[in-house]
Amino acid sequence: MRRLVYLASLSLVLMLVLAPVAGAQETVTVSMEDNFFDQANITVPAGTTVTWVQNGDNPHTTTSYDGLWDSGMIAGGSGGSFSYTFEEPGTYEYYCIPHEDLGMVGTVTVTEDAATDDGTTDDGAAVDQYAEETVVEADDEAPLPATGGPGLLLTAALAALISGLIGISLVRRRIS
Ligand SMILES: [Cu+2]
Repeated sequence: MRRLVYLASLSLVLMLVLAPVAGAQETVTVSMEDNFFDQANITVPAGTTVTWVQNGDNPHTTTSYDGLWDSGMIAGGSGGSFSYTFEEPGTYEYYCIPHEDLGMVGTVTVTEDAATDDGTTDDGAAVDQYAEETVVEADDEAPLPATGGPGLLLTAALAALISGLIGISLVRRRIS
């Protein structure tokens, strides 16, 4: 019984330790240079946060062609940054407003997150799914203490019964 509790709490601890790892989000940095994006074409798993960092002397923007995000002008030499989290798989093209004509464009290709291959891209769902997997794992371990548990209980009960009987016979012998 104590072993069952131990295994149950061990599973719980493992779940708590591993769950944040499953939900952890990757961050990728794209550098804004004069006048191009360093790492212009990147491929990242869903849930990744892309951060554009201003490393040039000219003002730059990161602007989605689909209107999903627009950093606005980030002043040259400011070291400013802009972040956007990509939750849905797909191809996202973007550009720098003042330097699009100079070819300052980029693409973020978002692939299916390994932790959300059940079709959902929601982070909560990813964590929930992982928790389910951990529960299944805990169930796999359960038969070990389950087979040992009742056996130990039975042995303990038998031992108690036998010692009880011995005790009663001793008491009776003393009385008589
Ligand atoms: Cu630019």
